[in-house]
Amino acid sequence: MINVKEKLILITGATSGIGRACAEIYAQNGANIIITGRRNDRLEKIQKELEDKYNVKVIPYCFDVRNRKLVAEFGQELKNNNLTPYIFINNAGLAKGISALQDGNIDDWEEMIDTNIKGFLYTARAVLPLMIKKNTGTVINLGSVAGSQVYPGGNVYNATKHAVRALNQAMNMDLLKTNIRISTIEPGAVETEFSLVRFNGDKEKADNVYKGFLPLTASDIADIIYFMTTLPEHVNIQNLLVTPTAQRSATLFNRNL
Ligand code: NDP
Ligand code: 8X3
Repeated sequence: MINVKEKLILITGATSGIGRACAEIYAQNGANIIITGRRNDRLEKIQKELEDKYNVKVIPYCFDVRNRKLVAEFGQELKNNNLTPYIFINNAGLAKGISALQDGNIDDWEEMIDTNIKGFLYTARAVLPLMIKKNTGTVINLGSVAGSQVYPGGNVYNATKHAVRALNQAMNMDLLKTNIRISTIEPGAVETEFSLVRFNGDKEKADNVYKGFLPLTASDIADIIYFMTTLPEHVNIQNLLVTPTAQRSATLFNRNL
């Protein structure tokens, strides 16, 4: 297994959920971390918590992945400061709403497409050339069960995660001549702020998503990502679907209600 001590890990969307849990496990194992997100108060708090707890370096960068100029500047900052990530977790993303396509809120569509596809691409475009120069490391793209299956009302979110799946395949091909591994993890239901964001802060609606079964936790996913990225360098898990035991497809749940 690869030792991540003193290696540099970049996690986008580390202020909450899966990204936050990834920051914890890599810091716990002695890695230095770059954390990003839009909520600066959280970034500062997480930086302090992890640095105090694990005696590692945590570097926060506050920006919106939808802002192409800011993402390019972020890439330039990494380059100028010789901060090439060994592991890059392209995680920032969200769902908004669950309306039928014909009733969809177009602002929600724009936000999902701009974040999950365009923001994902801007970040990859800024970071991959640095990693390619070093010719080593792993990229983890946050896909979803929604990236291979569709569910009613999921339409545009599903399409964005189908795009992540396609881009993961494309990256694998385009980086063929490198030693960089490209993987997507495709979780089912993980209890994070995801549903709260999807339902615009409506806690009751968000809680209902996870009612009657045991969902995955953010640290379940972080543990698996850690495993994927610390396997010997010749092993590339290109794609990994992970669901709670009580979930067998995007729509099939064993709920005890
Ligand atoms: P959370 O809402 O808990 O975390 C999302 C993270 O993404 C936050 O840190 C948020 O930071 C960041 N983010 C969102 N939009 C932007 C933006 N425009 N610019 C920068 N950062 C942004 O959800 P999860 O941890 O669950 O989600 C993480 C990833 O996992 C997403 O890509 C999601 O699609 C995927 N996923 C989630 C599943 C689930 O059931 N929870 C299942 C399958 C996949 P901030 O708000 O500070 O900007
Ligand atoms: C998040 C999981 O099923 O809500 O990608 O789309 S789901």
